Amino acid sequence: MNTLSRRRFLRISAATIAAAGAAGTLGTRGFGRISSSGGSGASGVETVPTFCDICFWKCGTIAYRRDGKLWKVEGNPDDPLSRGRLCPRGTGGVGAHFDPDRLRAPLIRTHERGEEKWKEVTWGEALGFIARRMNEIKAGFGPEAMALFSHGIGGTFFKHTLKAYGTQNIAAPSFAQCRGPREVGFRLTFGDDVGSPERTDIANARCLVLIGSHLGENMHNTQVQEFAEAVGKGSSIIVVDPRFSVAASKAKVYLPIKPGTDLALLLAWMHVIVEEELYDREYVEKFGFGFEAFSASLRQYTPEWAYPETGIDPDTIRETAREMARYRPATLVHPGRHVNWYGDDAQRSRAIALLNALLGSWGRKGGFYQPASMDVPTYPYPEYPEPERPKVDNPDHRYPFAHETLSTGIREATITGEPYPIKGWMVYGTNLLKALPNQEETIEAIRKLDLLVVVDVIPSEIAGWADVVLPESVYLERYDELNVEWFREPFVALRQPVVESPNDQKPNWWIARRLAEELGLSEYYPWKTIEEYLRWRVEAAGLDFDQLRKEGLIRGARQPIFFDEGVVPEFYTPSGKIEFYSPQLEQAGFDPVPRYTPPEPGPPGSFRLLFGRAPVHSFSRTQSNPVLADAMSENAIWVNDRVAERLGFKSGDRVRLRNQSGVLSNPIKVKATRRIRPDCVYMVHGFGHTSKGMRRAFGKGASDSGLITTYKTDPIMGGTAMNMNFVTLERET
Ligand SMILES: Nc1nc2c(c(=O)[nH]1)N[C@H]1C(S)=C(S)[C@@H](COP(=O)(O)OP(=O)(O)OC[C@H]3O[C@@H](n4cnc5c(=O)[nH]c(N)nc54)[C@H](O)[C@@H]3O)O[C@H]1N2
Ligand SMILES: Nc1nc2c(c(=O)[nH]1)N[C@H]1C(S)=C(S)[C@@H](COP(=O)(O)OP(=O)(O)OC[C@H]3O[C@@H](n4cnc5c(=O)[nH]c(N)nc54)[C@H](O)[C@@H]3O)O[C@H]1N2
Ligand code: SF4
Ligand SMILES: [Mo]
Repeated sequence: MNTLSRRRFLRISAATIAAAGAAGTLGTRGFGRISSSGGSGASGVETVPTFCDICFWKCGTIAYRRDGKLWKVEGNPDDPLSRGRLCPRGTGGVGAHFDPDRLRAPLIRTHERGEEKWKEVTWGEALGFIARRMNEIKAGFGPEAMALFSHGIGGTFFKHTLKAYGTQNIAAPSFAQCRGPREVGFRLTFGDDVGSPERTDIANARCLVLIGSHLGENMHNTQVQEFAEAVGKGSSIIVVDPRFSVAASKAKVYLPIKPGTDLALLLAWMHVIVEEELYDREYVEKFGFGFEAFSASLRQYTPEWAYPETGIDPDTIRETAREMARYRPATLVHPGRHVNWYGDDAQRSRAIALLNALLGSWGRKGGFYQPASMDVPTYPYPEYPEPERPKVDNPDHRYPFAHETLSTGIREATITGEPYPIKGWMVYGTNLLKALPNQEETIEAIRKLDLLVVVDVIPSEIAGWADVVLPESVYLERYDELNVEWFREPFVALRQPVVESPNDQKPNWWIARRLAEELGLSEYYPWKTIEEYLRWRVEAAGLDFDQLRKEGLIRGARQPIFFDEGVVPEFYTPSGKIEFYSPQLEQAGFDPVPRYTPPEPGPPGSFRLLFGRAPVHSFSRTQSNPVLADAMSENAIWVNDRVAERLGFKSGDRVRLRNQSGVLSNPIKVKATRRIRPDCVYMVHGFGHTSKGMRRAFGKGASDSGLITTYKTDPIMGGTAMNMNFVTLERET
């Protein structure tokens, strides 16, 4: 898409201005009560500023050492992401260092794949083995036959090594399993992504609409803090969720929607706003494209039409639509984040974008801001070899609007050998058996491989299937790539080691660099130490590396971030406007204005399986962390209390869940509650570990991932919708 390069170009040049401003305005900043990096305080207490890695929000952190040992972590008060406070998971991050189940040394498999039996080897042996296999794969099938799955900033140097080796088949689950549909829906409408951290001005929203964004359980730090601020200021909060979430408990209006029908509600809301002429006429006239055709196709979607679909009565739909219009443009309809739900997700996300467009909230205070970033040059590496074949994941642009690599597309190519064979996987920081839908398919793909390498910190499920397991140092023990975030204000942050690794673990940059050496690709690593690399980038930006080390981050001058502050409204769509009607979608054979189709029902007597987050855990990565496991050691299955009574279950009873395909879960406790609709059940994602090496977490609670055997692929962008599974409950005796 050529709109893409234009967008990038404009943003980067904007950043150049930001950095120029920044260099001149930086003063010395004290931390007050804390001493600087490595600084010795009273009674042997030292502090090191770094940033968190328990999730991808990357909050600025101050780590404390006492008598040379890791003691605790707190938010860095100077950091705009944490604003001096960490979420419960971040606070428990110290547990990652102390976890007795950590991987300690490189391992090479000695038995069948999946048997979890290995021998300990040296780093030289492990990397030599990998390099030999990778060279065989290259010789037999071409370098594109190697794929990398990686999630998080720690994957940076593996990406570099794999690109130098000659493959572009590099994917993260954050697109096809997380926020891909949202980015596509917003890009099709406004010509730009929402991004991460989300460009949402929650703090200033006078009306905030959360559609399954369960802030308060979803603990993305800045958003939760801003949400608390908005609640404190008396903003009007509307929450749409089949489950009475923590966010719902703060809402003025809670709408217990029938799962999978949000698009019907969104269309009815837009119908009311257009019909009653409550939209921002000036904004729509100035920036909108195709408004007439758009409003014509909304006519059919009356609140009366939406009522039987959604279960939300017409008066409530009208009142909430008027409430949103009352506070516009400071009405934020939150775009959500994990939005792969029902297979029409790009269109549902587009409807959210369109509703925001009617309210005029894009580019406005209390809506969506224009993020800024520091201009920190990339390191001048040699050019990567030109791949001979295009990426494997999306042959013939089957999913025309997928603008990132599809993890599940690589998996499919691995299974089918089409459009060409994939013979090796390197997996960094992603537990593919928990993150991708349908575990059988992941295992089928793994069985086709000549090489599976997993870089992890604990013996995760995916590590259990590896030929070679490489133990990484946890984030408190290593340097990483710089965090140059697109945010409310530009800043650059440094992750740096607080303590040493306890055993033979190594940081990602060391492993990726050594692997490149083994592969004969040393010219791609001109730098010798990571400090040298980081210093080069920071100094190339005109900033002081020693200051960054001492303070953990350097902030740039705040830029205008709203249209009212001088941001020039620009929309990088083909029409250069907000596309109420999308010729792009029409040309590709899709609905130019979102159209509703009801979700497919499950077998009679079954419940739709929903899942989400708990405040003290991240995905499947924290259940073995001793601090966080103490806070929550297993999940429960939420069941509507009347349903539970009818079925003869009470809270605390143990059941197994059987899905529509007959798959049976581990035992899980019932939580009978009024806080969920009778047609669905809910559990926290990440539990039910099956890896024997995760002694603390093994068998605790049940796994949603194991039950997600059915998924639906979004035809627009290839995301995999997972809220498509249904379960019944069987008593565990
Ligand atoms: N069933 C189901 N599937 C989902 C979701 C869901 O809710 N339910 N959520 C989806 C979403 S929104 C997302 S973003 C993805 C997330 O998917 P992933 O990012 O794959 O999340 P995790 O399952 O936590 O796997 C992370 C892996 O990285 C390892 N790890 C942790 N720290 C480090 C480190 O410092 N270095 C290295 N090398 N490894 C480390 C962990 O031990 C773990 O094995 O999952 C998606 N898939
Ligand atoms: N504590 C914690 N916080 C996290 C994470 C974590 O692992 N732990 N992960 C982070 C990441 S990467 C992501 S992507 C986000 C995910 O968090 P979010 O994007 O906020 O939410 P989801 O996981 O998509 O959805 C879960 C919510 O959607 C509701 N829901 C389910 N089906 C429907 C439906 O049909 N309609 C509506 N309206 N609601 C529905 C569920 O009841 C639940 O409340 O969380 C982030 N924050
Ligand atoms: S939101 Fe929590 S877990 Fe995520 S980076 Fe921030 S403190 Fe760490
Ligand atoms: Mo996510």
